[in-house]
Amino acid sequence: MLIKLKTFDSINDGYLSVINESVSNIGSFKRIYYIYGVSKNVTRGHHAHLNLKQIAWCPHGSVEILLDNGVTKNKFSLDSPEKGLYIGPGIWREMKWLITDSVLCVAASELYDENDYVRDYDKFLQMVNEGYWSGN
Ligand code: T46
Repeated sequence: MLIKLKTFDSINDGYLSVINESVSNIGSFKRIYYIYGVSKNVTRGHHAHLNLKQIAWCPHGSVEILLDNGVTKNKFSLDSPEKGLYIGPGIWREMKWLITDSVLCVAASELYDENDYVRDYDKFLQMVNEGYWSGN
């Protein structure tokens, strides 16, 4: 789900966008990380999370994010610092850099835990079909 971030005109020049608990859909977040130094056309991600909720935004550049719930796939462009994207549990994601050196920032509901990752697409589809995330 795309979110329009709250953005203010700066008192001096430029803009100021805010991510807080009320816009993020994830409640309070425990971790913020950012991905940078990536070349154009590189794709990262290729995984889903068991429980993690995240919001992603791109303050500089342009990153296309494919979200796949095991049934439908949708692409979202994070091409403006005012856009945020909520990514819930049970969603396969692939992030493609459309511009070299775009910066992708992510606020996450939980600390890093490799056990929360599903990195095998067939396993992901099997879990979808078994209803692992049906309550979400
Ligand atoms: C996600 C997308 C949007 C850590 O040690 N701590 C961390 O907090 C994170 C995020 C990663 N790592 C380690 C794990 C790997 O050895 O950093 C390495 C790269 O992680 P990964 O290949 O998962 O990175 P991406 O860019 O494919 O995915 C990341 C997040 O991991 C993931 O949760 O949803 O961004």
